[in-house]
Amino acid sequence: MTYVTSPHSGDTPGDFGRDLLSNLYYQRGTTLESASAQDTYHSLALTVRNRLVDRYIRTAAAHYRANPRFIYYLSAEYMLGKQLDQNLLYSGTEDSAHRALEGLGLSSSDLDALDVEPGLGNGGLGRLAACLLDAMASQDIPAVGYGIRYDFGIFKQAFQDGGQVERPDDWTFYGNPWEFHASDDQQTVGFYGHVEPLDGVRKSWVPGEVVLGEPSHMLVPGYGTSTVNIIRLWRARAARESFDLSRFGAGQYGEAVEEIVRSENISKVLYPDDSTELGRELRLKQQHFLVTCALRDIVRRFRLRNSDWDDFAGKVVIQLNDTHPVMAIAELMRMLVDEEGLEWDRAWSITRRVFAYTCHTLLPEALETWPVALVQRLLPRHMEIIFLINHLFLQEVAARYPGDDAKLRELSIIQEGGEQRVRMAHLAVVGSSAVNGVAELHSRLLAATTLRGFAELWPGRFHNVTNGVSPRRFVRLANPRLSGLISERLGGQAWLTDLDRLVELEPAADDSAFRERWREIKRLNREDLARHALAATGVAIDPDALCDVMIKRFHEYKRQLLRVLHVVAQYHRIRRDQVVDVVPRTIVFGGKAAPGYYAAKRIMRLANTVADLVNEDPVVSPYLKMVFLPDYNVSRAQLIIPAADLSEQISLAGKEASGTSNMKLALNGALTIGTLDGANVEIRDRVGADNFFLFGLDTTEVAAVRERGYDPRAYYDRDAELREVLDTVAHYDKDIVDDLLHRDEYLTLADYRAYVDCQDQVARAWRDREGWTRTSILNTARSGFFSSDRTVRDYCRDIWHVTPLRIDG
Ligand code: B1N
Repeated sequence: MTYVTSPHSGDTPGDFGRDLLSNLYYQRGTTLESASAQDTYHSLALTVRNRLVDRYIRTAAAHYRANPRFIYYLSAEYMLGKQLDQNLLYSGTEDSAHRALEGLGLSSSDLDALDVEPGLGNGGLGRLAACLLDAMASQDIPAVGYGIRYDFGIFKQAFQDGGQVERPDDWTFYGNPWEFHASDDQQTVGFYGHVEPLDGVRKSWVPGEVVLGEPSHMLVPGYGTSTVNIIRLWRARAARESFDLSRFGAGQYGEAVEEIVRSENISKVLYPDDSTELGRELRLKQQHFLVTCALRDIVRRFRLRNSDWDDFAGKVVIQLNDTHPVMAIAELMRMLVDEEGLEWDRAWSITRRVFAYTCHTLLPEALETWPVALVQRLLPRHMEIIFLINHLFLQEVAARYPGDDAKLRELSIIQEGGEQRVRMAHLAVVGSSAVNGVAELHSRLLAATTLRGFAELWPGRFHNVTNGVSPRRFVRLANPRLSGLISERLGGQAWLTDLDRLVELEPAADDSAFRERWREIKRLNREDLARHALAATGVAIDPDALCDVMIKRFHEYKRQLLRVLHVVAQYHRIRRDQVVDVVPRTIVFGGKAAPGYYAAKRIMRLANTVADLVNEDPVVSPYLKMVFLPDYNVSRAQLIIPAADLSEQISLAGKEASGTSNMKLALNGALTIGTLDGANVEIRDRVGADNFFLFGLDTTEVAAVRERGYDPRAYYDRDAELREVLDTVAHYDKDIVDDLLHRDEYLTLADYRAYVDCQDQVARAWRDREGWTRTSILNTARSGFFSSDRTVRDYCRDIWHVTPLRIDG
């Protein structure tokens, strides 16, 4: 039987309810009367999923017919967020589902609570990958995302005595109804072993260990279109017959499963590090595992409709999300030269055209390098190939800069001096046709500092693609109230796929009735947040207070510490009855720290301590409350962002590549207090300098301060209020203050006064509620640029050179 049109077109609540009962019956083997909560949830998920399958099948068939150029997005991380809310919306079954559930006496919010978000990433980089997949599908771009199906995602965060404790995220404990398994599409991945000569440059790698990669996929539906793409996640499995029956028989139960455990450990857990590198062997194994499985799958798909390697670069674009999948460059060379027998030069020309590389950082400690000795042991043939790539590249450099040994050292893929290391960013640039940063400032700094020599060598290869966020996820799903109001004002929902249309809200900023409704929605959203905060932390917050939000990973450069210092300053002011520039505020924090990042964890502990100090003080707490919501993730973001009035984007200028919470918050009508860092610069350009609270040193000033010899102590000596604040902090954590006074790597004290004064300006602005609301509306109206749809269009135009392929129906 073939479905010509969707079996679900013209769905009614009755159809939906019938399918749900049928799934309950046939998939779970039960009935409504005896179903468990999981039974009902899984049946609901399957009912919704089924409504996307037909679109997926049609997409796959159309792709097969048209044999188009595909974008293959390779990323070690994805933060997809909950699938139930998304797929209900994208399948257009929200209404019929809700009415069907109501009719069956089921609560949709109870069922949504059982939907587990796959936390297969750390922070912005992983969420960006998800927003780009969403935007590609929504714009009919043929694309597949490749990633690792970690058994354990990002840890769950709780606080004990104010400190972070990490618990495992066993996200598939009850199974994952959104996933399709394809165990017959397994790939083989080798490790270790040795290399044998064949002919000329061609060699044969004989791995010493072999692991299987087993794929499953989840649907990535487009919004407002028929396209449904997929994300393919790989899980490591031991080769068949790895179970040692004889050892088990001899009672050696641990030894009997040793090989299975070793193999399967590769996809066991996501490394919980953000913007730092830790260089463990297992991490390199993960990277190679992902890259090998993805490339073999890409080639398999290519061969379905093509046979000539000369067509490969026309049909395939591989976007490398940071350096984590960069070993793909060596692996593709190995496949083409060793396995397919292509000449080196031909293989290199194909490889270079296929890859494009996105860099997400400027922090030197985040630029991945691997010891040559480790790569040699784990991937001996890849190491040879990297050496050869480097050799040929350095010949090119030498021809361009004759006699310039310093240039060779600077650009070499191999870092010399001490232990030799492979610089993955250099390999990425050399092996790609395009390199991009993630915000204008970041791309400019990349070309001027971190990758300067490469930008001079190949200026045409460097691009900027400013990040963006999905308006479906972060406005429509997160903030249904505001979305309703916007749709009402703009006469429809077209803005959800054409976010520039938000500018049409501008006149509404001058309409007092509209402002009233805008304010009312913010208030209702703050009430929702207050309910969650009370349940999660026991702290009661005032839904009328200014909601001041800082949500992001904990990292010193992001300067959560600066936020805390301001809170302590306010605490003293209120205690002294100095309340001229004080308005009732709720400080909301959310974010995790890498488990081994002690400095970040100290700051987190301090934040919790200060929260207690403030919340328990009867004089202070009517004006100031502070809640640190544990376990920040995509779902929590969807709850916090709509309630926010003020967005804290206060990193030291030149450190934050882009930031994306800045975009999500501005789109939801929060005003930004921020430095000229990352995408803040572009947000301010667009919303207007009058509608943005700017403070702090810019990148030029930061360089000048360092040049002069930065002396943090001088700020302490000069500023009595800062002194009082630091003395208070020292009472709780002397080491934090010592570090600030003697080192202060991220110039917290240099920006302190400007920040605190700027916060006073915020308070004065908040008192003018009509003026604030006007600015809030303008922030939303002018942030349409930050849609991930625009980001994808930029990639398509400047880097991918692909065009949409509409799926009929
Ligand atoms: O990528 C985001 C940016 O908006 C942020 O500014 C940037 O900090 C973030 C190693 C990273 N850069 N590097 C990482 C993540 C995990 C890991 O293991 C590095 N994350 C970013 C999106 O462009």
